[in-house]
Amino acid sequence: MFEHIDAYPGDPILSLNEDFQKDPRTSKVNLSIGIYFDDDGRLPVMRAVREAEAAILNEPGPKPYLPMAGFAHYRDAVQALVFGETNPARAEGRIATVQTLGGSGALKVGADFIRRYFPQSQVWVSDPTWENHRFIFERAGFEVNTYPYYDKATGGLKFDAMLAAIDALPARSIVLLHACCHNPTGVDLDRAQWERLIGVLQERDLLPFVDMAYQGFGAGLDDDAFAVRELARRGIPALVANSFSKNFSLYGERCGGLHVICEDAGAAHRVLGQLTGSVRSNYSNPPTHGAKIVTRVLNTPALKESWQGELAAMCQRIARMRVAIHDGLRDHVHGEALTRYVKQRGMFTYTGLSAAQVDRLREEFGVYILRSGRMCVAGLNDTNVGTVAESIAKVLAD
Ligand code: KET
Repeated sequence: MFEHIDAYPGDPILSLNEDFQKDPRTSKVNLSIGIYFDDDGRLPVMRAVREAEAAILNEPGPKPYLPMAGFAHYRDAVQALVFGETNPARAEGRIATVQTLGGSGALKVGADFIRRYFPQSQVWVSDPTWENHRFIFERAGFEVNTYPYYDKATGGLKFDAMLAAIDALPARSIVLLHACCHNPTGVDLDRAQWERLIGVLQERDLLPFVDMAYQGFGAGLDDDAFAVRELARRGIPALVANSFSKNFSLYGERCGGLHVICEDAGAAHRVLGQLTGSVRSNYSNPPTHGAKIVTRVLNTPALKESWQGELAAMCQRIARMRVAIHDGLRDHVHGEALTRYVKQRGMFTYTGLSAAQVDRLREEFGVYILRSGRMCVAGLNDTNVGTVAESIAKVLAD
């Protein structure tokens, strides 16, 4: 029966992370997966999360199914965080929001929804992008293409080429964008560039799908959401996937949201219904625990303040590690290949190392980064950064 099933080649991120777990070397360093580790190399449990969880466990109760769209309080609190409390699109009831299984679940529910209602459309993702974007949209039945994004020569953005490519797309094409902290390059659009891009999206009648997995890791919770808030404010139809895996350090609880910005409240009502149908036919309804934690933190001013403070401290630690790896490589890497460590934003730096160099780093030195050359700088700490820099220097020397 299953003779024709070919072997799964593995996932470039998750399978490498599993290989890391199996590696017996005690000196190994995990800079592969996009996870924030603290200075002791541990996955943090944020104070606000711990307090909210303790309070929730003190109120034991029955465990019914959640509604298909998720907890109403969660949906509202998440929508406010993503779009800003006072965004007119919220007051006008133009945003349809469902609770999802992390950002990945939001992308999948959204992909199924648009596949059904925009069957002629193709998807366009940045070159490069998070590998799973392609997998999710292809498995939902889309043809996936790329638009120019990262400039290898400068370590920056090919903005003009990006804009020209998007300007030439057929109406109703789906344009996948990263709200902030682009994965894997760490290179983002500035405000003026967003304004121009949003103008083109609107003029050409394109459908943006914005992935915001790192809100709070770039320029702050509000600034990172600039593009999605601007789309909503201007009434441009768009989908937004958000995740609490990273900014709440709640990876395994699978907390996220899918938001569809609509032209009016009537459309938002119908879209919400169809998103609910997509959830029902995928996994019926979302899990409870993580959503309760996020809701409690976002709706309790003292916990929210504590969460924001801790998130800001995590960003400062990443910035400090960017400087540390930059300084450690100063004698071995030059020009833009060095400054990119401090210029690029969020959890990742695109090192420019080749797949062969990455393999050597892993095999000889136990330093794990993705074969694309993506390094998760949030996995560096005061103890390992020196060894990582030395290992990279040795690999580059040959
Ligand atoms: N979008 C982006 C851009 C992203 O980097 C991730 C996770 C997700 C969505 C999914 O997050 P979720 O946990 O489903 O809420 N990225 C890291 C982990 C992974 O690949 O699953 C990573 O790039 O390492």
